[in-house]
Amino acid sequence: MSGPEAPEPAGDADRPTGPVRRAVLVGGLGAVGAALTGTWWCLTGRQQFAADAPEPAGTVGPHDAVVERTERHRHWSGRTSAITLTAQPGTLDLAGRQARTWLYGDGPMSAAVRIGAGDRLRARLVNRLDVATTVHWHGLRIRNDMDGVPGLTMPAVPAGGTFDYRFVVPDPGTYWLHSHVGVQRDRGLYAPLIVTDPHEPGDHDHDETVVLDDWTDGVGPTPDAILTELRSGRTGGPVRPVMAPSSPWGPMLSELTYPLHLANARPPEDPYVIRAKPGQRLRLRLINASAATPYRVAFAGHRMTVTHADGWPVRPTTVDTLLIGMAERYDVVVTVGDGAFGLVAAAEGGTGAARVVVRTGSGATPPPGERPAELTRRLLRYADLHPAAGSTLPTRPVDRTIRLLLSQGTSRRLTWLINDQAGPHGKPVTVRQGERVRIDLVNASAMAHPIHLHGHTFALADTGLRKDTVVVLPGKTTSIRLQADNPGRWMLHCHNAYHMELGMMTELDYLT
Ligand SMILES: [Cu+2]
Repeated sequence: MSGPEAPEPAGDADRPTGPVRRAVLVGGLGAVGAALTGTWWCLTGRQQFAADAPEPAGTVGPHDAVVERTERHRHWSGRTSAITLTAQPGTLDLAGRQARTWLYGDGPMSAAVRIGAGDRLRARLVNRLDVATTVHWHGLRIRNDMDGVPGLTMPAVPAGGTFDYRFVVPDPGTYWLHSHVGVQRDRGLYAPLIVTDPHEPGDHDHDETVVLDDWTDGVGPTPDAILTELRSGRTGGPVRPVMAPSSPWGPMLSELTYPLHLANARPPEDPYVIRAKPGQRLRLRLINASAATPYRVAFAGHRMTVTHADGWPVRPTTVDTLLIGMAERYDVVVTVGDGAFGLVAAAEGGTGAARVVVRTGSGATPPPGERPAELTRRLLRYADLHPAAGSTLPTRPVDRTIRLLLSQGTSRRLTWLINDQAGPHGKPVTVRQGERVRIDLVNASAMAHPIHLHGHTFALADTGLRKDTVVVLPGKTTSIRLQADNPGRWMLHCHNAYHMELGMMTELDYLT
């Protein structure tokens, strides 16, 4: 939870403090050693960090002065929220099954962050795991050195270490935070991040967050074991492809079949219950925190009016059901009837589902296996959504076009590629500060890929819809436009956790 206002240290109000700053100083002195070994270590008190080699020549690094200058131009409200996120081993009670896993604090919902737009977040990450970790603030257009990508914007925080994030949160909306190390976020290392807008009319009675997640840790193999299996090219266990030729995402939905699907860290047999009164308006902030599962979401007996996509307001659009890809968010508003209703998120193409229950009156709780008829009615498409006034990217001629080919590798070991290269060692794409950039995402594979760019929002070329994560369907090309206004080195990757680890990542670097 966000804490009370914390005083700013005098004379140091806009500068990052803590290990990174010291690490940079030591890094400067250690450049010769880094050139020899590619990796260097430094000790700052109890904290030890591994950091990658110096920045490639000619690009803006996370610690360049322009990153600090850009932060100074962000509007700060004068308020600061201080929080602590403790990454640690823990247990989730899944309807009586005790799942040992890794969590922030006591789990995704207790670690949820709520902060005002324009406020500064001071977040201390305490690493009580026995492996290194980081926090990434998904969708936030923040300063590059606080983005939480190990080896790119910061050294991973080692076991026993801490790191102090500090940045201004620019835009209101529904976001989330998660580890950006390996497949750690397919354990429990994620939480909602809600940025409130004091100027929003707030035409609803309840504001609820629903976080969806595919779950295996502690009840099936660990995510790292799954990654090893996938890499080997063997099938069996969780590596069981989900085929669904009739889905927009088809023919191949996923390489993985998960034993469980959770909503707000609860299984369908023991659902999270939202209590309201008949006729009240609920704002539901849907977040897909899963590693590899698109969900088809419907609210039994109701239609849903979509008001925001990836945190950005859209012209209200009413549908029966929507498909939410990995890392995407939709805010919907519903006027709720009298009774008990399931908000069901069915794993697309599969058999499992996550759900929460909305109760406004008496009546039996719907059964865990409920599949509302709305799931097969009118499905939201991107083309239905248009940015609300004030959320459009101003029209400008394109200065630079980048083409990114998404494909599956042809070697015996499974790889996923961008422009025929497996990240993180591929050639970055580059832009210049101030440019209008068009990126053509060309999907030459048989699977859909939710592509996420850090540090920016983009506009879909055909509708102008603002997003930070866009699903590129099999065999299709999606064009996006963005304004290069946040200098640094930024990840651009598939948000299927396993596709990313198997190579589907590159970086977008600002040239100096
Ligand atoms: Cu992918």
